[in-house]
This record gives sequence, structure tokens and C-alpha cells, in this order.
Amino acid sequence: MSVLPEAIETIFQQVKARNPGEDEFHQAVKEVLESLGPVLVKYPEFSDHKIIERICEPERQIIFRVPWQDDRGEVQINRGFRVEFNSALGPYKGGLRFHPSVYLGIIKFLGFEQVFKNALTGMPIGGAKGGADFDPKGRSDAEIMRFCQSFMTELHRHLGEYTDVPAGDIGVGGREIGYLFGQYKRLTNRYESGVLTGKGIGWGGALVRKEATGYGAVYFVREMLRVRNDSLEGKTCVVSGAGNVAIYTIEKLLEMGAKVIACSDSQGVIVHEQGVDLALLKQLKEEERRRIEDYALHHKDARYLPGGNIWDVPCQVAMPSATQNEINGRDARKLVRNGCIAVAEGANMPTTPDGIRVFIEAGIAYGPGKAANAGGVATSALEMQQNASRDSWTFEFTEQKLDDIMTGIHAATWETAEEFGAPGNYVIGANITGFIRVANAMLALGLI
Ligand code: NDP
Ligand code: 2IT
Repeated sequence: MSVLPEAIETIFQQVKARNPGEDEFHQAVKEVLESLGPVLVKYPEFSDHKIIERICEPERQIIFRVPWQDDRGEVQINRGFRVEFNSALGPYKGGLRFHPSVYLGIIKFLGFEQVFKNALTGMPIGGAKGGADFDPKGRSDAEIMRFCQSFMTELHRHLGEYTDVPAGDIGVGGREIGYLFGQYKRLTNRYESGVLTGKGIGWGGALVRKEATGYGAVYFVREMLRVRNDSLEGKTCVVSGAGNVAIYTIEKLLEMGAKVIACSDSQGVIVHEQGVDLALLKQLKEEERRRIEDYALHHKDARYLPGGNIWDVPCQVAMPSATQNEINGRDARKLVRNGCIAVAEGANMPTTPDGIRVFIEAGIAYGPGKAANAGGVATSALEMQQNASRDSWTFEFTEQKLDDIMTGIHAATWETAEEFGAPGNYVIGANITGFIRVANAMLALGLI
């Protein structure tokens, strides 16, 4: 266990005491605070102005009832959240997660991460996260629509293109953003495109947003390998999950000449040594909304491992793209032992503190989520830019911007890690770079 400098340890203990039972939030805060010792030495003004204490306290937290009726006419009640964490750099920005595991501690960890991630993009966006403990699995389109309408009926009063701009996350994709936007438009009588991102192409959405998180994560790996005089060409890769991030991670890995041999969902793992069939995966997940178990019905040489652990599959590059804490210390050791040389996190906080330690000590290229998956929110900011100017850019133009942003994030985190005496450590690089940008804005804006 790394030991926090005393002043920072005191702050961390206060955060824990003030936010009891929110384990994921504590974990995310601790990881950032562990990086900040040398920053406070270099910039004592951050301590004088209690920037760390302030940055750990969300600006606003909204918790609300979401009542709706299912297809049988039964009334259902869920709990909705929006944690508006920090708006020093721009309007609150961050996704919505619909998953039964959602509670305040998860939304707060995601909102906290988002603050630093958004700062890393260099775009004018603050950090927020929201969602509900709603389980979309097995629900009809009509049920999803009624849920989204009820959710937005409360949330709309807190949003606005200059105030708070949600997008998707687990369980929230283009369909949900459509229903949410429709209800916002109806309640406000405004076609305010910039209030949500991840909209459909043809009604204000930006090309490349759907692909952006996955593509961006692969650009980040490309950069991590480039500084090691290596490339993705011919590498064997494993990508966890089978949702939005996983699918477009696989697509870009294939474009870059890598081979992807496994993916997963919460029920099991598909191992396909011949290479994952991306077209089939898209059909099953995006069009038919089925389980990856069905993949094996189409490919007799693919294995479905119910309840399997994808990190047991030997690979050179691992891209966790499902959920938090999906790689523990044991998994990390197994990956390293099996020859893994690079890990980039499409998901938010997918590696436990033990797992992170294993990757850092092994000296492999490890790209933490707030750097590696920032392409999604960066492209959301590009969508906001297009909405503000009533413009729409081509796929190629937007993708080039995404590539530039990810290359820039890699360079900034790499350089900061060097500057603070931890060459190659992207955890330290990302935490410090993001923190300093937010902290300087907070200082400039006075006591906020
Ligand atoms: P999706 O809902 O599209 O896909 C989620 C995938 O992860 C599914 O395959 C799902 O399996 C699996 N999964 C979700 N929860 C769990 C769980 N508790 N245990 C095991 N597997 C799980 O979400 P996204 O692809 O959008 O998000 C994936 C990750 O990427 C999340 O961590 C998210 O925060 C992060 N992220 C997303 C961004 C975006 O733009 N969408 C941007 C940056 C980060 P199943 O279907 O069985 O539940
Ligand atoms: O975690 C994330 O960065 C997202 N879910 C995307 C946020 C956004 O506003 O595009």
C-alpha cells in the first residue's frame, strides 16, 4: 500500500467519513490523491485554497424518484441521480448509466473521474455523471421510452446547453438519448440540440460519437506502443464487454492490423481463436439486442464459457471495456504472466488498486480510463461545438480531430509523468495533468 502524505491522508479520511458506504467513490478519490503529493509541494497555493477538499465535494447532487408504468400496467419506481461535480472548466458534462447496480457511490465515482478526464481533453467541459438503478434488460421499447420520459421529466429542470449536458454510458445508447431528447424538447419547447450528446445522425448527432470511445482507446494504445517502438500490427488482443465501447474498440483494433480473440458480457466469455466476427457481434448486440452466448450458434469453432474469466485468455493487449473493478490483482498477474504488454481502459476504473499495482510494477504500458477512454467525451464536446455553430462535419474530419486529441492526451500524460519523476506512469501523468488544469481554473474563479 502506498502511504499518503499526512495532509492528504487527513483529507481522504474526511472524504470517507462524509460519504459513508460509497466504496467506489472512496477508491476513485484515493487513486487520484495518491498522485498529488508532489503537486502540493510544487504548488502550495492549492493547499492554501483547499483545492483538494473542494474538488472532492460535488457542487450539486440531485436524487429523484422515477415512477413509470410497465407493459402490464404495473407501477414501477426507480431512483434517479445526477451528480454535478465540477463546473470550473465548462458546463457539467458526463454520461447517464442505467443499470440495477447504480447507487450514489457509483455515480459519484464516475462523476469524480469525469472531472479529470474532461480536463485532459483540453475542451471546455466540467464533470458530472447521472443515471438510475433501472434495469433495461428484457424491457420493451415502449417501457424504455416511458422510463426515459419520466426520468427526463424531473431531470430537465437541471439541464441546459450552458448548464449540464448528459450523454450515454452503460445501458444508455442512441435509442435512450432519442427518448430523453424528445421529452426535453417537449417540456421546454426548445430544440436545444446542445443539451444532450450522442444524438442520432440527422437530428443533431455528430458522426464518430458512437465510435469515439473505442476508437480513442485504440489510438491511446497505438501511442503507448509507439513510444516503445512497437505497434498494434499482428498483436493478439482481448476486449471485455460487448457493448458500445467494446464493439468500436474491436473495430479499430482490426483496422490497425491486430487480432481480437475474445469478448464477453456479464454472463460469459466468447473465445474465437480465428478472430472475432465483428459484423456478427454488431448484428447480435446493436440490431437484435441479444446475448453473446448466441455468437457460438453462428460459429462452431468459437467457444462460449458461461461465467468464464476473460483475463485468463492469453493476449498481448488487454482492453477492459465493460465495467468497474473487472480486473483484480489475480487477473492482472495472470495477464502479465501470459505475456500481456499493454492494457488500456475503455471502461471507467475497471482495474482494482491491486491490479493497477501489478501493471505498474511489471512495467507494462498501462493506460488508465480517464486518459484512455476520454475520446468519447471529447467527441461529445465536438458534437456540442457543431450544435453551437449549426454545422456538421464529415466522418474523416471528426475522426482526425479525435486522433489528434488522443495523441495530445498521451503526450501530456507522458510528459507530466516524466516531469514528476515517474516516467511511463500514465496514472500519475493523467491524475496530475487533469488535477492541475481544474485546480488552476478554480483558483482563477475565486472561492467557488
Ligand atoms: P454498454 O451498455 O453498451 O455495454 C456494457 C457492456 O459491459 C455489456 O457487454 C455488459 O454486459 C457489460 N457489463 C456491464 N455491467 C457489467 C457488470 N456489472 N458486470 C459484467 N459486465 C458488465 O456500455 P458502454 O459500452 O457504453 O460502457 C462500457 C464501459 O465504458 C463503462 O465502464 C462505461 O462507464 C465506460 N465508458 C463509456 C463511454 C461511452 O461513450 N459509452 C465513454 C467512456 C467510458 P451485459 O449486457 O451482460 O450487462
Ligand atoms: O464516461 C464517459 O466519459 C462517458 N460515458 C461519456 C460522457 C459524455 O458526455 O460523452
